[in-house]
Amino acid sequence: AGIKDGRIQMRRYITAEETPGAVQEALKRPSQRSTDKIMGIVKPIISAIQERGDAAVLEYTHKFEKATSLTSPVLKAPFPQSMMQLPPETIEAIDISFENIRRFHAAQKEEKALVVETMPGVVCSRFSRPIERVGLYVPGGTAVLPSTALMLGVPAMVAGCKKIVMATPPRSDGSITPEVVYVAHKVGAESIVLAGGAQAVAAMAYGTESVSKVDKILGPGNQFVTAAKMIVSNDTTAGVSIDMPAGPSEVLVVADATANPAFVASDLLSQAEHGVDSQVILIAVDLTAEQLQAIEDELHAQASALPRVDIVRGAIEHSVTLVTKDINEAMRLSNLYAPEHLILQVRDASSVVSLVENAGSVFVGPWTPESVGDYSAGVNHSLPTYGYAKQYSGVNLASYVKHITSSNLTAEGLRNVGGAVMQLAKVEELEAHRRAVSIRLAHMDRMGALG
Ligand code: HSO
Ligand code: ZN
Repeated sequence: AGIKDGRIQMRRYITAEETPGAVQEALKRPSQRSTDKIMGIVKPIISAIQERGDAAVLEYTHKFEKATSLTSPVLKAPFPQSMMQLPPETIEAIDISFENIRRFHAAQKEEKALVVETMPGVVCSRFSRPIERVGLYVPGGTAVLPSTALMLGVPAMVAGCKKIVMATPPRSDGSITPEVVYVAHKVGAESIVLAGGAQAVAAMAYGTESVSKVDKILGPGNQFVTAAKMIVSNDTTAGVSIDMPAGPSEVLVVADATANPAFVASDLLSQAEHGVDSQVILIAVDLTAEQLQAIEDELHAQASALPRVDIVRGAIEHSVTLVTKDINEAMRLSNLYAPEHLILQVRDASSVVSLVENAGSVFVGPWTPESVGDYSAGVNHSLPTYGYAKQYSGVNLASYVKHITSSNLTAEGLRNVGGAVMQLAKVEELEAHRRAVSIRLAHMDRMGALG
């Protein structure tokens, strides 16, 4: 497994030769570091930010990011041009991606209120309003991720959020990745918080002298960021919500004999290079030993040539190949795993989409590597991991709005529905509720008698 004679190879199971229990076990995600321990580290950080504000944010940034020259934790818009100097090809790549993401999320806008007359004179409607202030966490870590700034910032802009606060850990010289500054500028962010980890989350949740308090915090992060998001969203005094719980990134590729082994290997590796805790799964549909071998050879050869080969090795160590007898079994297992990313490299891939029950985002056919979705196609890359695709959606326009309902009845409407209301109020022994209707009906009767 993992490193066998230096060979980079996933564990392999043939499902027909295993018990269902063993197959399920093979699909288990590696367990996360104990939450108690993480919480024990994160809680004092959050308290320090609440008690000492900017001074505490700066201390943590000096300590964790080594950015000791930093004297303010916030950079307010307008951001200086000098901080977003980029080669023209990078500007163009960001601009193209920005526009595709903008278009896809703008199409998710509900322009008109939803209006339904449930009974004559009983009109129910639903409309949306943007969340006023959002905090977008853009992780630092082993790679700079301006694409995450796009994925979080563009929908906030499209939704019409009034205040967009971005947070990202600064580099040790105190500067910010210019790509992130450029994206923050493009989406109209009001400020960039130069901090990472739990301290950035706490600063946006509670606000400090210079960090604006927000109503919702979105964005991926390590276990400290995730723990901080959970703590602040459970604190009723903070009044802040979060997008979703986050775990290490994952991909599940379903491949049959029509798949190109080099394509399959490249997709597995693009997820594996994210981190040693990433998980990649290959479900091989009825492949011969030679076809499997071809994928494994490609995986080893391509992996060995990658700059991040050491990270890849770590990820591949807890990754598996499952060989199934047909596409139905493959999709049953995929739905059980509920992958963040699902790649379909199979015959008639478009028709297989109807079998998808649980997945964050699906990549269909040989010409759709996950990387297009990670950066530029227009779909969002902030997606549910760790099996949460069973109950959560990825970040989308709805993540930035609230839905408000309204009802509007005519006198006729109240006559039509009033009986049901009064009866249920009686059942619940809530007399004031019943009378709120009966008083109006009596009033109508008097008016009718007069008129
Ligand atoms: N695959 C990552 C997103 C990403 N990839 C950012 C490259 N940059 C998690 O969905
Ligand atoms: Zn990626």
